[in-house]
Amino acid sequence: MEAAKQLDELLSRGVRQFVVCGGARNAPILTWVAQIEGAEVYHHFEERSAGFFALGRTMVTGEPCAVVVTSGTAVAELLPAVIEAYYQRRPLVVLSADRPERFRGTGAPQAIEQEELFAPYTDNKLSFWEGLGPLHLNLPLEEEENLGPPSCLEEYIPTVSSFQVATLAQWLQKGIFRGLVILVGGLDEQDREEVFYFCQNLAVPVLADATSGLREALADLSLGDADCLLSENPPGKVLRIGEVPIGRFWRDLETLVEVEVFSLTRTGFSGLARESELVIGSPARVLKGLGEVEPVGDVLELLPLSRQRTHRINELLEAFPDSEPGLVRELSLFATQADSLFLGNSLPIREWNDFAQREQPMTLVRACRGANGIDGQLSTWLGTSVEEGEAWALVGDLTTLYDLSAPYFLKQVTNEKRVLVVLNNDGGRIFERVPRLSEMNAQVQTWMTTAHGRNLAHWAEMWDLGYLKIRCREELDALDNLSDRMTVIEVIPDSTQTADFWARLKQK
Ligand SMILES: Cc1ncc(C[n+]2csc(CCOP(=O)(O)OP(=O)(O)O)c2C)c(N)n1
Repeated sequence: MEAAKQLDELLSRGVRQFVVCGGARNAPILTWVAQIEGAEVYHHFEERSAGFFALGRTMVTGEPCAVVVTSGTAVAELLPAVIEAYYQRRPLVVLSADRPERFRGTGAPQAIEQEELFAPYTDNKLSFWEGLGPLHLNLPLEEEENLGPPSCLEEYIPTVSSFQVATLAQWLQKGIFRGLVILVGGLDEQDREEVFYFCQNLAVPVLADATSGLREALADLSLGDADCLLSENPPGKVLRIGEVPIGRFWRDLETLVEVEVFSLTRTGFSGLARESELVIGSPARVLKGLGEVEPVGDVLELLPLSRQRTHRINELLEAFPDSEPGLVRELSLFATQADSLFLGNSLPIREWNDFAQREQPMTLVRACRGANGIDGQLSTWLGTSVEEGEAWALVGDLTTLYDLSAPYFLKQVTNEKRVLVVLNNDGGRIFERVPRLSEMNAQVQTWMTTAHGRNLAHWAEMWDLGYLKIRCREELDALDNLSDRMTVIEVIPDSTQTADFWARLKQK
């Protein structure tokens, strides 16, 4: 199909958000985008960042967002964002300009094998695309091609997919031995209320990730950070709702094969390499369809044990206030003033889950848990928070170093009050939590943690961002007076206190 026709069809599929990147080959597409009435257009020079920002737009709007790139390696830069979109099932669209077919395989300038470059992660033809994952349209264009003005064809109405609630209803009502536990992973905003009432009505213990938006609201049923308690006292059944849960217990389920697992997920990924059941659909829609359910069986008596553990954690956070967990707890008190929070992969999302305050609800908490990458996190965050007033992110230092050009987007977001908290523990300290690391030789440990000894002051200055360095709890008071522009809060935890905190938590 000719390029102009494909682009018009894309409009009929509701594509109105674009992130465009510079280049000559894609100039006809840029000219075409500029003529679309009511289009929301962002721009960046770096395609990797553009791809993640576009992913962020799809995450919050539920609508497709197209990235427009020129030919050559520019297209390849989008692979990480496409993969993340695939595992999150987001409608990220890649519009790549290509040199005409006769150039394929010739080695001519900026001519690479672009056709189906992202297979198996994308649909490559509009007719196959249901808007539930990424799409790649590769458009061969002649040097002076004119795509003409956009014309919107008849609106495409997608078929609403059906789902099966009966299997879930039966599973819930089958006898429960050693209790049922609900694990709530990341949820889209529109699913949260229904999931909340479902958990309240069932009144069984719940482990809710921060990205569910229900971590604090379900505090009464919550097992706190009881991942280890669950692994030691496994329930008979686990119902997972939403994204794949973050904590250790989910991974342990891989070998706890006697625990029956049922996943209710929008993405359709079971998240386990063992046998489990699955229903695919928006959690809110499925739970509405389910109606009232009364599970039979015992209720697992884990809540008192988890309360004791929470008490112990609180004591340790007080004893080691400048440790990484101690500073995360304190930061979580300040972060309640934000409209939204983005959590970077690695330790930030885990430490927030386990140690952030539970009194004040934080409902808009997001993360990229599709492929768990540490790349593109700042760009995704800025893409998700375009319309928000005060948006916070908490990420690691290596995660930040991956995405240094993200602030280019700042001038394009409605409100610039952004607070980027970087936990700078000098490298990938999550690997210190891997039990095997201490037994490895020093050279391998260095390769894994990649300490760099850098700070972000000059990077902040380069992008004209506010900058604060925080080394202890008292210094966090400065967060009460943040300006309206973006501020980088570089938090440098006390490594001795951090090590002592973890060592003491391990002791029974
Ligand atoms: C793109 C990508 N590369 C590598 C990894 C493997 N990885 C997981 S966590 C991590 C270290 C992260 O370091 P940092 O952002 O400083 O956070 P910390 O571990 O200190 O919390 C790495 C390299 C990954 N998840 N994604």
